[in-house]
Amino acid sequence: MQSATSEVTRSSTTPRTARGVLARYAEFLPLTAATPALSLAEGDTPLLAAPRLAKWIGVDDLHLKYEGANPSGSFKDRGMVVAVAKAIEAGSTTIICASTGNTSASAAAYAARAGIEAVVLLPAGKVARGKLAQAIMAGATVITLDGNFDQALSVARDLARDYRVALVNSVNPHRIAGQTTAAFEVCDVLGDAPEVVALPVGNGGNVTAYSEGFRIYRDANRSTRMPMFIGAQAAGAAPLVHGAPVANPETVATAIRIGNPASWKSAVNAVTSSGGEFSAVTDDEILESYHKVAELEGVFCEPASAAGIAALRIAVRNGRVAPGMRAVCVLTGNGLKDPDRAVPESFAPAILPADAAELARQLHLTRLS
Ligand code: AN7
Repeated sequence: MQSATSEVTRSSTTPRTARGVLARYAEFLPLTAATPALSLAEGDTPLLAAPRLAKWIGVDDLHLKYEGANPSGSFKDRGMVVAVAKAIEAGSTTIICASTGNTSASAAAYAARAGIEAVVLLPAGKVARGKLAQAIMAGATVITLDGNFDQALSVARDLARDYRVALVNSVNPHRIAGQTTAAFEVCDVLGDAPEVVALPVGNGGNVTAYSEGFRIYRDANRSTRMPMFIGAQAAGAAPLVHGAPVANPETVATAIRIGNPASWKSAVNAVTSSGGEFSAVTDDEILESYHKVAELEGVFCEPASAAGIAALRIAVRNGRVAPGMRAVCVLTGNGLKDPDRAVPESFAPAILPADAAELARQLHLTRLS
């Protein structure tokens, strides 16, 4: 009897054991009976209350959506699982993407999982080492191009148009559909949409997906409001702030080193219709936030992810965001992807003798009485 009662009162129709976004959010995704049940158990990432970082930013109520906890370490997995499953459903045996790193890591992982081929086109010299390691380990064909991300995407689109290879960049609508699930999860945990969402913007696919996701949930009466979006761009790669493409984007946040966003229109629609803003943050501001979130909350994200934190802090200072608004920062990628950024080149610790008394002295430890 007891078990029957708990069955009935369980709020979700999703089986408790179901893992991955295809299983958990099937009703909101473009799946058919022929879509393979692909999964690396992506999604269901932590939404962490962050009171110490909140104080530094100047808001009362802040949560971090830690997308670095996804299987390949970034939010891309949510969309990639759908894009790869749909590509297989359509008969593809090879996928291709251009990438600043995370899309390639995710595409490589899901292609390996599904037993198909992945080709990844990377801008020379600007991809974080961890991301490169992921693509190599998963057996993707890794091609380095003499050009930046925007040029690589242009080539990938040409190839997918003229040859038998499926494009899995976020211009593929299945990517966006999968990424809407992050907004669903935020609402499921908070009980409603937050009032403001801050996140880094490169191609604009993710802000587009969050906007669609919050709208889908509101229209399904699972939430009551749309959040305001604060879209963070690096100052040296801020086409959506300036309103014009940037020919030679540069930033320490290599993930968002993008000068001509593929989802330009939908990103602008998402942000402007929300009453929010695109904001340019300097590399110094990005790195300051990158350190603060690690030191104040123990959350290690990659530099691009920290841009959203920096932009939210600016938006509070300039009055766009009121301190009482419930805020979520999306931390799009894991800090382990870019260890070279975290460890200073000058890091050369003194090597101490393995001697307890000597360490106690150096550490100024108080002896137990
Ligand atoms: C950590 O991997 O474009 O605005 O090729 O890796 O949806 O492009 C990555 C983008 C934010 C920006 N944070 O998202 C790629 C790529 C991280 C990212 C973004 C990216 P979009």
